[in-house]
Amino acid sequence: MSYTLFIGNKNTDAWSMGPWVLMKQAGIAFNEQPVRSDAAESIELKKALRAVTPLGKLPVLVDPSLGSNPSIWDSLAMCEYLAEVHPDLNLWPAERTARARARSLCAEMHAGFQELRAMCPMNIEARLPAIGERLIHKNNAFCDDLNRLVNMWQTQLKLSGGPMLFGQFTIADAYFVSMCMRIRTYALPVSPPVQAYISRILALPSVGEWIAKAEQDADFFIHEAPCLQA
Ligand SMILES: N[C@@H](CCC(=O)N[C@@H](CS)C(=O)NCC(=O)O)C(=O)O
Repeated sequence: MSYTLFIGNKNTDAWSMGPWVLMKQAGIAFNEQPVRSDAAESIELKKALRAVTPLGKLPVLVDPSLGSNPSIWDSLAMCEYLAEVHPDLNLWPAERTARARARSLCAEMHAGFQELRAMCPMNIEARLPAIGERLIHKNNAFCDDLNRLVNMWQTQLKLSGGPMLFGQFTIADAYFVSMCMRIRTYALPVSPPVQAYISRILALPSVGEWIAKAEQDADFFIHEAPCLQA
């Protein structure tokens, strides 16, 4: 029996994208269970989601080998779980100091960047450079978040020597992939090394596969981009 990963719409579900990309990129087999937030026909799927998590939020990873409580209902918890179950895949950096840093970066993403996330929701198929430009000029908290992200990545790439944040692809790269998508959609200004890193992330086969499906789904709804109505 293999894993099932419940995920949301590929265009907008930033929290689902990280674990999905991680599993694909690492070659961990799983059944994908999309739960579209907007579609009437998904009522049955929403019931199925409630059955595996009382929270009803996406993503959820189900591992039948866990027995009667097989659900892991938080993206960071599932990354940790997968790293524990698949130690051979080095999903975290192998070296302890680097691993501690990688965990810190992911925890910061999990709990932080509130303004950037609120103002620039992931919207893969859209191109919204005017929104990005306006935020850069008018929103200090947003600029603080963006500067922190760029500095964090730049420092880490310098420390590791690249091409990924910790040399090889790890949970940290998967965890920040939605930020790469936001920077692309809103044409946010970043330094050349960070732009090069984003290009490498976008060139990963797993990321390309997610983007292609997001574009094919044509799920861009204007009401889902609150910053457009500002
Ligand atoms: N901390 C959670 C966040 C999960 C989350 O907020 N998921 C959103 C989708 S991106 C969701 O399910 N929203 C629907 C809701 O809040 O009811 C994680 O890392 O998995």
